[in-house]
Amino acid sequence: MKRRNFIKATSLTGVGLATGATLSACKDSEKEKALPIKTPEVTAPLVIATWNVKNATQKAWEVIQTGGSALDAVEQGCMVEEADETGQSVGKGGLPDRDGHVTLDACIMDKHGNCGSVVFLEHVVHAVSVARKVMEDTPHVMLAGKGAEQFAYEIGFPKENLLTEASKKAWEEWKVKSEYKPIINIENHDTIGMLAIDKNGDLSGACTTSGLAYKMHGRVGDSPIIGSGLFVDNEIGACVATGLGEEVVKTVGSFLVVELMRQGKSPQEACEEAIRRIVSKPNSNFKDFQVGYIAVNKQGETGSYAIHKGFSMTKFQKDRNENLEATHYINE
Ligand code: SD4
Repeated sequence: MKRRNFIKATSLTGVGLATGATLSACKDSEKEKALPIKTPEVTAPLVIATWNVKNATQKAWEVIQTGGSALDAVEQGCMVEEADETGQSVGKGGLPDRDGHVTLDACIMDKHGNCGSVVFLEHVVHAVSVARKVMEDTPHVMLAGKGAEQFAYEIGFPKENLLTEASKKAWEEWKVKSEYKPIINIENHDTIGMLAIDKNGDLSGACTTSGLAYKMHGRVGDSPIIGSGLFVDNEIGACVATGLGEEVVKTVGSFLVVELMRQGKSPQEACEEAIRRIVSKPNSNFKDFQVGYIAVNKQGETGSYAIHKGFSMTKFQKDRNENLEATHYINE
């Protein structure tokens, strides 16, 4: 059975059971109050992405305008950045780990809550597309390293050298001191996380990165971890993260933002609260690292927030493709 069908079968059973249980526990008067669920008005379509990536949001917007789904849009939007060799934090041209290997992390999540991810993947440019194939064509959620690479070749992805001359040179310069310091904002372009609502009002999201520059060989960040780097709930909204992945993972950041929206917070308030969780930890050295979130709710309201200045969100809505500076916790 394909994974999608497998999920469909199990989740429908789950919904049936849960609904039955809830209704049978309700008195008649409560049932009237609980139903029907009001469908909110949606300001769709729209696309948002981390950092200044107008070419990527442009592509995603075109996909939606020509009838594509939010899932197609986020995949194809992310692919633009993966293929761009000048971006040193995603796909081809990404900065390598401390041993000189470019290793990619990516994930994708659809309107049904299905998801796929690849971690520690080498030699394949379009990690986000491999993640989509993991979601659609395997019974798994995540494939790692050599296994992910082998899967990619088997289904036709080409093998490529991802280390460009520019990134190799930067690594060689880094090796002189070999100091590990997370870079706060890489030229306003970093991990790309993208969220979209299509013409049907359905949500999807994706995230793709070469991870932190000069990381230890084998290190995996937040970006491919569902709930940390990305979370989508088609009933509520979606969130995607960028910055120091270790800090995002420790607070399960994207899931937290979506849950805060479920409790009634706006996307902006939810992003702010998730950043507060990080900076208010005892002994947090947040002055030395960046984390940023962007979020959208089902109604198409958006939010973005970061620890430091310099983070931004690109937003394509109503034929306008704009880069908007995010507000931030530290006000220098
Ligand atoms: C990681 N979150 O690997 C990624 C890197 C990133 O802005 O987003 N940098 O931890």
